Formats: sequence, C-alpha cells, structure tokens
Amino acid sequence: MKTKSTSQSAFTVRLLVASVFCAASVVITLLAFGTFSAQAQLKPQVIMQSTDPLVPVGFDCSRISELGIDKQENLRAGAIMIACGEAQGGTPSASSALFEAIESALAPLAYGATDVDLVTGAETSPNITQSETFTTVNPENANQIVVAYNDSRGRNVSPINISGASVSTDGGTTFTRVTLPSGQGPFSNTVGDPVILFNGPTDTWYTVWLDGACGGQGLGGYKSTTPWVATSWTHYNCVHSNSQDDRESGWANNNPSSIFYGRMYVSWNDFNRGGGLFVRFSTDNGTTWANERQLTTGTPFIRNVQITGDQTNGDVYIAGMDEGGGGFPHNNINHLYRSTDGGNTWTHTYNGPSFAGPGVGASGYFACMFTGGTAGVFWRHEGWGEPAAFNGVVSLVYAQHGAGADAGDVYYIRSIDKGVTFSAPLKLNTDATTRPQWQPNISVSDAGTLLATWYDGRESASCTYGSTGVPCYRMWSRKSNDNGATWQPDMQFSDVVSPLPAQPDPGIQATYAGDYDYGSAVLVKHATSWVDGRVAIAGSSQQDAFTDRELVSQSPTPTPTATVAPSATPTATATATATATSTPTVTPTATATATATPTQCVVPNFIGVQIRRATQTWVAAGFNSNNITTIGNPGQKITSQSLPAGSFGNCGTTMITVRH
Ligand SMILES: [Ca+2]
Ligand SMILES: [Ca+2]
Ligand SMILES: [Ca+2]
Repeated sequence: MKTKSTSQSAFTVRLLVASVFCAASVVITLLAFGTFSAQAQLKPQVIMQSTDPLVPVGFDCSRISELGIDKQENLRAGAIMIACGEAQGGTPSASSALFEAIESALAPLAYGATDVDLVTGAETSPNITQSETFTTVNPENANQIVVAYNDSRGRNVSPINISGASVSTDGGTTFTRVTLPSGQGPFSNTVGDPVILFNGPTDTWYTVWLDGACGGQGLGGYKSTTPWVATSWTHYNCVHSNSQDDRESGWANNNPSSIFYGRMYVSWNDFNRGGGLFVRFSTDNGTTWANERQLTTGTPFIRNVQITGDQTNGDVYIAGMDEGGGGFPHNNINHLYRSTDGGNTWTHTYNGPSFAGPGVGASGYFACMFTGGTAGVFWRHEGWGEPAAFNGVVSLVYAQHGAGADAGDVYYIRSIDKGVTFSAPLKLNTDATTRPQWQPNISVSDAGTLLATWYDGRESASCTYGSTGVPCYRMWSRKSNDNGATWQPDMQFSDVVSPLPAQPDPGIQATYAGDYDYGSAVLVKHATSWVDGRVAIAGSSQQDAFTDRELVSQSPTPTPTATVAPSATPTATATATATATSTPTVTPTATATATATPTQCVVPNFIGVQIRRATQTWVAAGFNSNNITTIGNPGQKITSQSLPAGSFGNCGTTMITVRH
C-alpha cells in the first residue's frame, strides 16, 4: 500500500508539471531563452532537475541526435524524449467512458488454443501498460513457458522497474505474473526490452533487460532455476556495461550434441558507438560475457532486429534492418549476419532489396501504423520481424507497406543456403482487403515446423485509439509443416478481434504499443505472445500482454481431429467468423512439389533406441536419410519423437526429429 500511495502522489505531481510544460514528466528549467523559436520555447535545452530515474539531470537535449536517442526504441530513451519536449507521454482514450462490450466471437478451431492474459494481479492506473514480448519454452520440459515483456507497473517505484514476466507450469493453459511481496516484479532497476533464455546445461532461465545496474543503460538482468518463484530471481554479471545500449535480442544453443551446447548470445545496438550492431556470447553458461564482436559501424544504421540460431548445427543468425533514415515514408532493407563457429567470426551474408516500410505516418524518427493518440499517430513500427533457422534453412518474416492505402502486409523469405540468397517474398496474409498487417514473428520447432504470427486488421473497417467499441485487429498465423517449402492457410490465432489499445502511461512514449514479439518453439510446440486491448480499464482499451501456443502435431485444418486439444466449444470451420474475405487457401511456393500419389511409409518407433541407431531405423522404414534430425549424444536413448510411431508420411519428404 505504501508503494501504491507513493506512486499515486508522484503521478499527481507529474500531471501538474505536465499541464505547465506540455507533457514533460520532470521539472525542467530553460537555458538561453533567446535562442528558441516561438514554437520551441517550451523545450528545455538541458535537464536541470529530474525526479525521474530515467531522465538524467544535466542531460543536454541538443545531444539527442548525436546519441541516437531519437532512434532508440527503449523506454528510457522515450522518457528522455518526453522530458526534452521532443515526444509526448501516453494518455487514455479521449473517447466516451461508456463501456461497450466487445463481441467475442467463439474461438474457431484455427491455429492455437485458448488465449491467456499474462497480466494477472491488480493494475493501478496509469501504470498499466504491458507489451513487447519474448516467449521461451523449456526444451526439456514443455510444460514450462516464460514470457518476458515490458510492464509499466513499476514505472514510478524506486528503483524503477519496467520489466515483467509471467510463467506457466501447465504447458501454457495458465500463467501467473511473477510478483514479489512488495507488489512489484523481481527485475528491480531494469527498464524493459525483454529477452528470456533457457540455459540447458544449468537448467537456468536468464532474462536480459536494459539494466540500470550495468552502467545505467547496459545489458544484464536476473536469472532463476524456478522462474515461477518471484524471490528466486537473482542478478547476474552484466552482459555489457554501458549507458546507451538499445534493442537487444538473445538466443541459446540448447542442442546437447552441439559442441556449442549451452552457449548464449546477446546482440544489440550501441549508441555510444555510433549505433553499431554488436554481439556478445557466454561460453560458461552465463557466468561471464567477455566475448564481443562488432558487426556494423552504425553507418548506415542497421537496427538489431532479432537474433536466432539453428539448433541442428549451431549456426547463429542476426537479422538487421536498414530503415533508410526513418520517418515516413521510408524504405527498408533486410540484412542478415551469420556465424558458423559459435559466434567467433561473423559474415554479412545478405543485403536485400529496398522496399517501402509499413505505416501511415511518423512521429519523429518512427513510423506508426495508425492515426490517433496524443502524438497524432500511434503504434510505432518500422517493419521489424524475426528470423528462424533449421537444418541450414533460414526463414525471415517482416512487414512492408501494401498497395495504395494499405498500411502493411507481412512477408516471408526463405534461404536454403544458410542465409546467402533468399526466395522471392511470399505475402503471408492472403486477404483481399486493404487493411493493415504488421509486426510479425516466426518460430521453427525441432521438428522443422514453422509458425508465423502477426497483427491483422482484415476483420475490421477502422480502428480507434483506446475505444472499446471498435474492434480492430486479431492475431493471425500461418504454419508450414516442411520448414517453409509450403504453407498452410492463414487463419485466426487469437480468439477475439481486439480494440486498438491506448497507451495511458504518461511516463511511456505515447506511440508505444510494444516494438516486437519474439516467438519460439521446442520439439512439440510453438509459443508466441502479443499485445491485446480486449481488457478495458476505466472505460478505455489498454495494453495487456497475451499468449497462446500451437502444438507441432496440431492439425492445421479447421476440421477438428483427434490431435486437436479438446475444446469446450468446438466450432465448425474458420469461416464461422469470416466476413467478406476470401477463403484461405494453401499457397504453395515455387519449390513445392506436386506429386499426385506420393509413396507412403510408416513412421517407426524410436523410443528406447540409441541416437546412433536413429538414422538407420529411419532409412530402414523407407524414409530419406536427410530428413531426420537427432538431438542428443550417440549413446543416449531416444525418449521422444516428433511424429508418432505408426503414422504415415511421404517417404521422400517427411521430416522427423528425435531427441534423447
Ligand atoms: Ca494489408
Ligand atoms: Ca487462440
Ligand atoms: Ca495492462
């Protein structure tokens, strides 16, 4: 309670200040009044006083461009932009407080199961914003899932804490937001930008955040072997100490048969070094992080989009994006960097073609997907997606501007030569509308299935910031059962069409709705999370992080089958909620083969068989020796297989993964 009242009074002060200084969240004093134009008179030149832990006293606002503060996507940079008068904080919807219930359509048996709200426990306005997710499943126990996200619950506590996590121990059916007795999360003195990794050799979960204890805005965080126990999280040695790190990502090698087993990688942009793209890795299960490599100079600026790796061979990939100087409109270029030696050396393998970035306008550097909110535009998004890699095949999803007034479509490109050349882009959303699709993520399972998921406005005609009465978007997905060679139809993933949430926290950038969602997968399931506006507070739609999962074995067809998790309300087909959109159809890529009558083989039993005998068992059943992946050491016995014994599959193309 003490924390709560402190927080509320701090917010009251802030409101008063904001009314004088136009959304500044700190007390500011102007220097050199004479140099300001009439329009800029309210913008401070130097921050003389600050009660905000995110805004350093003495910060020279004229250094914003030099330090790339305007290009950084983290919440501290956002607070400095607000304090310098270059951006605004959030506000609730200005729309009527009349609450209109969102009509929640019955969840069709499309992709996924029942959505889960990750934000359990009380929410206290205005610090109620949760979004920007990173989801990791324990590869050794798929019942354990941890989602890390930005959580403004502790925006006004001391030390600050804008980082959150929710944990499931029942395979994703339920989640609990990890909360200390104080009412805050366990990640004190961190300011978001979530990464959550599982380190196999030590069975330890590592969060990586922008960490105040690592030089002010460096990289570090907390670790735990029992992530559902809030008090179990302890601070570990910093990944990198710095004051201007931004937009980190992470990946862990969890293949016990790899010579790089247990290695963890963290990539980021360092704005004290020109915005260059860097990567560090730990060879001792997170004890030390001394190995650093520089991938770009920062000229041109290449955003660290996300890092991933190939669990079959240990190769590591970083997707980057050249954002063409930002603003709107602007062009993007996808880049890819690869290491085949455990992070020691890196190759710039791909410099793609230029394409138009998604959005409808910009607030400063960042393009946004919608109009509305205090900045005039909302939901900043540059087109960032996520890479995935398996068996030497590299997948990448991203968003680009659609035709005419269509603010965004999501695309998939595929490389079969470890990221050197890519296929022609495949538009994943097959709708015939001009509605926006944006902010995609993708994961590959250890069985070679891919799940791409994105925000999709095809089921609405318009979106209104914060309005509970205007359904706006739903998560849609598309699955590939053959590592991206062919794709199943695009279908709904989340269960309702969500309103466009507001961002009511005045200490967080007004245009913020989460900058990314990192999906991931293990042998048996894909898991991914998103920001959802279906839960209203004080009559306004606001941001909650939600999650769902798709079983690798789940039938991708809308017809219920025995492999679909039982549902209390099975509906017939995905067309149950369809409006005028076209019926989803399978869109095979040019590489798809069209064998009319494929030869069928019977999947053998692997359970109890030694890893070293796996390939010969597979080949003896008639399958292709190239299409089996083993996880484990040669002498270990197999305990699980991605396809059930006795099932049928095409002898030439069926892929299987078996693990100890
Ligand atoms: Ca579109
Ligand atoms: Ca769902
Ligand atoms: Ca919330």
